[in-house]
Amino acid sequence: MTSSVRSQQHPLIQKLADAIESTWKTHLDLEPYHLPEDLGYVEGRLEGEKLVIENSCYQSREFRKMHLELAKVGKNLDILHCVMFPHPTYALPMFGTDLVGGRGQISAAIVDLSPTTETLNLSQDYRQDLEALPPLNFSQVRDLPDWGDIFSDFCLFIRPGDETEEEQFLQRVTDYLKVHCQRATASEPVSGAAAAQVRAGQLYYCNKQRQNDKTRRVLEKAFGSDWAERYMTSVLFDLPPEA
Ligand code: BLA
Repeated sequence: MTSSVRSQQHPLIQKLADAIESTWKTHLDLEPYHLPEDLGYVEGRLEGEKLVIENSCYQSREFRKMHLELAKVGKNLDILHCVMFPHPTYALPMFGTDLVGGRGQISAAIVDLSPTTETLNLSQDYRQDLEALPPLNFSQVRDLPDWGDIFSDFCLFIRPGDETEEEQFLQRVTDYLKVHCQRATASEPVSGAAAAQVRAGQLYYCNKQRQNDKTRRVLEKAFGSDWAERYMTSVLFDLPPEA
């Protein structure tokens, strides 16, 4: 995606968007994924400031949908949102990251590999890889909201204190993504009850994410509540069709 929105984003958002796409391209065989009717690029303005959204979306053998979204609200709010949805036939966690910032400061930087299994635990092989990453220290760790029980022990949610912390966050997201792509390409599909379990785990994850009022409010202000509901359920956090 050579984009107009990307070039106007906070530098950390630009770097993270580039890192995500290049990691995907290095490790996965990407095919395009078509979003519902022209939701690739959208502009809205109801109350106040203009909201511009630019999406890029792919799929692969392992992933039903890999979604990278960049959004800009007026001059002062920059957003990166990314979620990888495995096919339900791959018993893999959900990779998700969100960066929110403006006026030169990122206020929320979150990344996780969120489990979709019954026990809501990451598998031992993922845990091993993630535990092997060097320990990091961030000056401001943020509390997860009430709906955040979907996140794993490895969830990182911070407000980066300076550029060094921004770089460390960028590196950590790239490391999580690399672990995920490598584990995914090495994994074998499941079927039957195991696949139904993955789908149920994704449903749980999406239902919780749809409760994020901060995201919903931004969308509602620009597009209205019906549009926001449709966008949250069909683009940001949609579900695979029932097998
Ligand atoms: C927080 N998300 C936020 C905030 C805004 C948005 C404005 C508040 C920032 C802050 O507290 O500093 C807005 N995020 C958006 C919008 C989109 C978006 C408009 O992605 C898309 C168009 N959110 C995700 C994903 C995760 C996530 C994938 O989309 C995690 C993997 C997490 N965002 C997340 C969390 C918060 C947040 C946990 C903090 C919520 C809170 O503190 O209540």
